[in-house]
Amino acid sequence: MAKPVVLTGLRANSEFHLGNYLGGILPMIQLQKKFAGDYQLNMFVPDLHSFTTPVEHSKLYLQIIDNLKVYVAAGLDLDNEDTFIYRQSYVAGHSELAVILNNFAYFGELQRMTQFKEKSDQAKDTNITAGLFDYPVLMAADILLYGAKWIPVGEDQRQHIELTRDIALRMNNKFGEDLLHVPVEWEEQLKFAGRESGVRIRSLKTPEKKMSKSVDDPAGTILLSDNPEDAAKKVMSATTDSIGVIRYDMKNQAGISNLLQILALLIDAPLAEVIANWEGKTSYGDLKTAVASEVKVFLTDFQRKLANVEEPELMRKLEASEYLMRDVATQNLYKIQQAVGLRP
Ligand code: AQP
Repeated sequence: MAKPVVLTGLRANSEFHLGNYLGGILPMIQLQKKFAGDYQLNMFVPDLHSFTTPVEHSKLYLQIIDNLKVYVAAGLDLDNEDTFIYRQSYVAGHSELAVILNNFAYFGELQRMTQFKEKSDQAKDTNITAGLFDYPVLMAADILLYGAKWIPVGEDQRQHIELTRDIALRMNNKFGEDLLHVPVEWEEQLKFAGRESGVRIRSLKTPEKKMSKSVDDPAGTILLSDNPEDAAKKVMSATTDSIGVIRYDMKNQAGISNLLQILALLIDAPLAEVIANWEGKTSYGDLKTAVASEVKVFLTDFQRKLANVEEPELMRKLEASEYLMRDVATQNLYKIQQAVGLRP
């Protein structure tokens, strides 16, 4: 029997930040270590999604390869034969399935997507593209094309996972229960990824907002390429509050809560344990120092590993995975094309 598929992707619109690492990359690495052999792992670059927000097109191709190197530096084992890395645009089935799914996704539900609303607001004077509007449908295609059951992503993608489920259930209702594998519900996803709650790393400067690639917020964003000393300084100047007592309270103490969350993930400790260690203490400086030190250690180690990633080996794995995934995608797509009446 085919192994259950775990799948995740990170856009290559820019280099990654700590939020991408903790919310999108780390869970996949941990799952690979925990379940090697039991699951198929698809870790891809949704490169067609990359320009749903502005990018420098002339730099995109190299950015994609650089971002793939980050997966390896973060610990993805390329020798694992159940692990596949690929670029979305190299497997045509993603786009073809998205066109089909578009006819089973509703305008109203896409309009309600928080990410669409936020990114439309960020677009300010520029035109809002159909690509941005349609982002969740292409994401649903990315998932349903491989029948992925588990999608470890950050909290910001929760609504998109729920939409994917809705589209799949809608199609199964019409064409038969066996047509599409429906990814499991969000709470189950969290349990599988070993998370107590969804991860949403906030900007260090504006902790009400998430740390983001496409927002110009250098003091609030820790890039994986940041000089470790500079990154530590950003933590030391993080926005907190005037309450003066450490509590995990995202509503009223978002800055402090964000630091506790970052610390827990970096030291791989349960959030509840980190909260118990710090709650009630009054020195924000001590907490910042602890987080800054972990950030520095993490970046130093990560950047050393990144410098050692072997590009030829990466490219071999990439091309071999793409070759195989094209086959899998074609077969799965055919079933859907048949169901909707496009094939005999
Ligand atoms: N702040 C965050 N905290 C936790 N997880 C996060 N992710 C993104 N930001 C945070 C997770 O990283 C993965 C990347 O998703 P994406 O590249 O498709 O883009 P995104 O969700 O739109 O993330 P970004 O980095 O903020 O990019 P921009 O600002 O360009 O849109 C996903 O698993 C996401 O949950």
